[in-house]
Amino acid sequence: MKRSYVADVFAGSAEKVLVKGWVHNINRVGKTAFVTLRDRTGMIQVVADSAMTRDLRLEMSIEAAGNRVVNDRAPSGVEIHADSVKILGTVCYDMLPFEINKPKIRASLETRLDHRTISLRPAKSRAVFRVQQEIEEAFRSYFRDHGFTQIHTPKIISSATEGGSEMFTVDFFGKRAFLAQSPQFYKQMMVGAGFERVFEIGHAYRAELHNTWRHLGEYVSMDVEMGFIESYEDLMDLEEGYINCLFRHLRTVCAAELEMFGVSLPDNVKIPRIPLAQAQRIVLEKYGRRSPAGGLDAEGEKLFSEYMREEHGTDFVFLTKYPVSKRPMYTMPDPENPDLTQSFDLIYKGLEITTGSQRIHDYEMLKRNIEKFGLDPENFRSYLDSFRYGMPPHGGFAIGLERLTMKLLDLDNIREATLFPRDIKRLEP
Ligand code: AMO
Repeated sequence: MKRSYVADVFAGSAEKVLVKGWVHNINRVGKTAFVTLRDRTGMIQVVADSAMTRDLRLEMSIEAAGNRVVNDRAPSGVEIHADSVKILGTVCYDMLPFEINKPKIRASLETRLDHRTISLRPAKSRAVFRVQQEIEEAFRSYFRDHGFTQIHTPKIISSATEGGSEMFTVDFFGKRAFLAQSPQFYKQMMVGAGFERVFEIGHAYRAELHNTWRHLGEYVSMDVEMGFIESYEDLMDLEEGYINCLFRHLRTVCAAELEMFGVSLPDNVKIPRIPLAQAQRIVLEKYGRRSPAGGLDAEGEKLFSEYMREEHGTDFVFLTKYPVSKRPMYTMPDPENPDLTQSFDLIYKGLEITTGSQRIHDYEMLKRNIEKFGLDPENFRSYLDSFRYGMPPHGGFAIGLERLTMKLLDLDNIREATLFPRDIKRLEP
């Protein structure tokens, strides 16, 4: 008999069915066993003779064949009365690391991450990654529809892109190399190569020394770069368009997942654009919190988001015009105030999920700026050389995939939105 998925058994009307999955729960009452079978589409009750299920243990993989029976008293109105139950994958444990057949797993995040294949078995843990997949899907389709080409750029590189010391070094055939902090240089180079508009979804690496709820050592960066822009406002328009496209897409394809997390996504999101200095002023005047020079700290981002929610009814805000001192050397200064840049961050529910800017596209200006930052242009030779041949005005941004997933589903920790997180304490599993 051909396998049916649990969702098909609920939806269909076949009399005889065969299902495969894991033993989620076993309840023995006299001579009858009520086995909850879980597959990737759902859970169904299998009613079987106790003798037939004698060797079953939680989380074994099994197959059960029998009659599909409509029964009001069954947990989902339909159950299977089994003729046979066969063990497909046995288990080898004294005790499960934690119970996963309760509404909430009672184990710390660390324990759940240590036993990742088990902690992902409940549907809700896996739903996070179904939503994540659709965030990527919407990203890909939105940018392709806007004339962007998908690219893949090297992750083993020879120089820092974002500045700072957050680089992992790699021994590359005896030479010192780094894991890319961002595809920054390559995406800009591909604008100049004639693609004009490119995007990439790929890993980025940050040697983050602090262990926080929002930092990973390895994360997925959704990058965009666009040539022939008029101003960095074009980039914010583009990202706002993506957010609306994403929310529409998720409402259509992830309704069940959104419901699991109690999330409803608004229509027609308009994202206010507010200069950083003004946001700092508001955080000081309204909440008495002084911000560090050139930014908001994590608490400031949270407070300012609260203000935006109360005053403007939105979860999003673009903060603009960061000072030169806080942005990488490739960022275009503000023509009205050379201490500021044509840059922005997107804050969503109190967390920065995006950084973007117009870039310097003039060879001489870029070279001077690299020097101004105390760096040696020789170390950026191939990047810099690509600006010799008519690089157009351009800019772009990057969205942290795990951060967006976390905020969208109101998760507490970025690791919940990462299958196998890497951080200062974790290289396993
Ligand atoms: P930035 O360094 O701000 O900018 O990174 C862009 C976005 O990537 C995410 N992110 C992270 N997510 C998890 N863990 C981390 N350690 C981490 N670091 C960054 C955040 C952040 O907003 N090249 C520029 C982008 C550009 O201008 O195009 C850049 O990398 O969501």
